[in-house]
Amino acid sequence: MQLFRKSVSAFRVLFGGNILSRSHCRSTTTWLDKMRIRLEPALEDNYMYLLIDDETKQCAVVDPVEPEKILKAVKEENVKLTCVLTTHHHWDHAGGNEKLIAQTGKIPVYGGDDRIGALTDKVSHNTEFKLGNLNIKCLFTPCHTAGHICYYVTGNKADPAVFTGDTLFSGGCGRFFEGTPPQMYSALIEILSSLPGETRVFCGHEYTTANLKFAIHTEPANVDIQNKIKSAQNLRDNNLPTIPSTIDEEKKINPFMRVQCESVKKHCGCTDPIEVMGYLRKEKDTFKPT
Ligand code: GBP
Ligand code: ZN
Repeated sequence: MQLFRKSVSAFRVLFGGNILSRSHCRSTTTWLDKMRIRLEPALEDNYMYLLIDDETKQCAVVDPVEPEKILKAVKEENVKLTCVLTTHHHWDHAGGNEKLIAQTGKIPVYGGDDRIGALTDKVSHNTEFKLGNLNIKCLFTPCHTAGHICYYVTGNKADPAVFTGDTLFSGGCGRFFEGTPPQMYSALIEILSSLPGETRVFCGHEYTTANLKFAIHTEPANVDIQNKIKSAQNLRDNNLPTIPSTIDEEKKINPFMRVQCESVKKHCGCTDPIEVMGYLRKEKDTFKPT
C-alpha cells in the first residue's frame, strides 16, 4: 500500500496531477476593458493565462507549462497566438516554452532571465511592447528569482491587469529563493502597490487559502481577512479559482503588502518595514496552521 501511494504521487508529479486526479479548478474568463483573460489550471496548483486583445484577436500566453492545453484553448477562442510572456525561469512556469514553440513556429518569447527556455526577447524594467491594441509594460521584480518579471497590461487605461508570477500571490508572496527582503519590499511596496487599485491581479499559483491561514495568524482581528477566508473557501469548494484579486484587495488582506501597517509591525516586533518583510517571510517559510 505504501509503495502504491508513493508511485501514485510520483505519477501525479510527473503528469501534473491531472491524470489520476481532477484538474485543480475550472477554466474561467475575465472580461476587462478591451481585453479578455482566460485562466487555465496547470499541474497541481499552477495557473497559465491567455491574454486576448478583443479588437485584433491577437493573443499572448503567460507561463504555458502545459502547451497542449494552451493550444486547445487558442483553437476554442479562435484567436492568433502571437507571443509568450514568461514570468520566471522555474520549470513549472517556463518548462513548456520549447514544446509550445515547436508547435506554433517562431514567435517572440519574452522574459527577464537567460535561463528561460526558447527566450527570444530579454526585457528589463519598464520595457514596453504591444499586443494588438493592448500595451504591455514589464516590471522587474527580482527576489523569488533573480530575473523575475511581472507584466502590467492596459487597454484603454481603465481596468488594467497584472500577471505577477511567483512574486505576488493572493494573500502572500513567493519564497525568496534568489533575493532579499529589500528586493521584495521594492517589488511589492514600491512597484506593485503603486499600480491603480482596481488592477486585477493574476498570479502563478492557487495558494490563497493556505496564504490566508498565515495572514489571519499575523492579524487575527482583520475583518477583511476573516471575510476573504470565507469567500475564498467557498470558491475552492466549487472548484473555482480565487483569481483574479485586485491590488486594493491585496493591500487589505496580504501581510506582505501590509508591512507598513501598525498591526503587522506589532506582530513582528519591529518597526522598519523591510525588517517586517524579512520577519514575515522567515515565519511563513516554516508556518504550520493549527
Ligand atoms: C503551498 O502549497 O502553499 N507553501 C506552498 C508550498 C512557489 S513554486 C510550495 C512552495 O514553496 N511554492 C513556492 C512558493 O514560493 N511558495 C510561497 C509560500 O510558500 O509562501 N517552484 O515550483 C516554486 O517556486 C520551484 C521550481 C522552486 C523550481 C525552485 C525551483 Br529550482
Ligand atoms: Zn517559482
